[in-house]
Amino acid sequence: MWASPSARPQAENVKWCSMKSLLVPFVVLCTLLPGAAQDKKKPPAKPAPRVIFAVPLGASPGKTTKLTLRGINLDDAKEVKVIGGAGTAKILSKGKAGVPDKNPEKVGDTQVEIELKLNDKIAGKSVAVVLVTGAGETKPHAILVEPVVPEKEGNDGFSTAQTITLPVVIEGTIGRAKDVDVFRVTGKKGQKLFVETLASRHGSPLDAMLTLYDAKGSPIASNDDFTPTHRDARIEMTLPADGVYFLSLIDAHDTGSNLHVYRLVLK
Ligand SMILES: [Ca+2]
Ligand SMILES: [Ca+2]
Repeated sequence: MWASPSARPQAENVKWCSMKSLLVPFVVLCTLLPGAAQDKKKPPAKPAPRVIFAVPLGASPGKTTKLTLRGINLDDAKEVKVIGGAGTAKILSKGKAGVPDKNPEKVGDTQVEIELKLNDKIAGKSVAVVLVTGAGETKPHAILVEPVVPEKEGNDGFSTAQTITLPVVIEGTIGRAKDVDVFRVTGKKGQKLFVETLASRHGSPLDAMLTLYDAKGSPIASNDDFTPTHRDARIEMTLPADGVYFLSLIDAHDTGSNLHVYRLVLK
């Protein structure tokens, strides 16, 4: 409460003066740092363009292959470069892309369809492509180039397993939730079998899991992730008997889509 009516204006004056002493440095600070207030109104900067994976994961030497490059901020791609003169490529289409599991960091939310023409002979097991976009270039992305045998769909059980002869690289897809791809191989007692998926380490959303069964359908080996650095699976074993074996490939979480691409190496 004020001591007298005349004291009140005086006290308010003192209060205003002290507020002014605070306001002046604040205004000066805002003038010195104009960006600080304005930055809040700017839209967030677009993330750097990035290729996450290619569908399918690879292409064939000496052939022209259509590939879809999925990733982040790729929808204004202007050019595709093939590193090292391994071939030529052109952009067929580009745009936003559906995100099946609502996780763009995993499967991308933009895509570029390219036509890749590779030379007959390629040194190494992959070639690198770079997308040039309005926001800069992507890092080089590896496209696998080993010759492959395509997966034959309908191979979702022992009775409909796809018969294969070693050595071989299969190119396939876990095309829907709970899909199972089964391959039938014939082996000899004492034979060393090597089986490995190429998927997660090349950006595919597939978390591959392999199981090897004997001729009676009993599981004899299984693997989900053979290293902590990615989710690909590998089985190495010495076969216990002459005869037929079945190899199944599933997604460890029972997910699947046309983006769950893989290559399966058997030797
Ligand atoms: Ca399949
Ligand atoms: Ca796995």
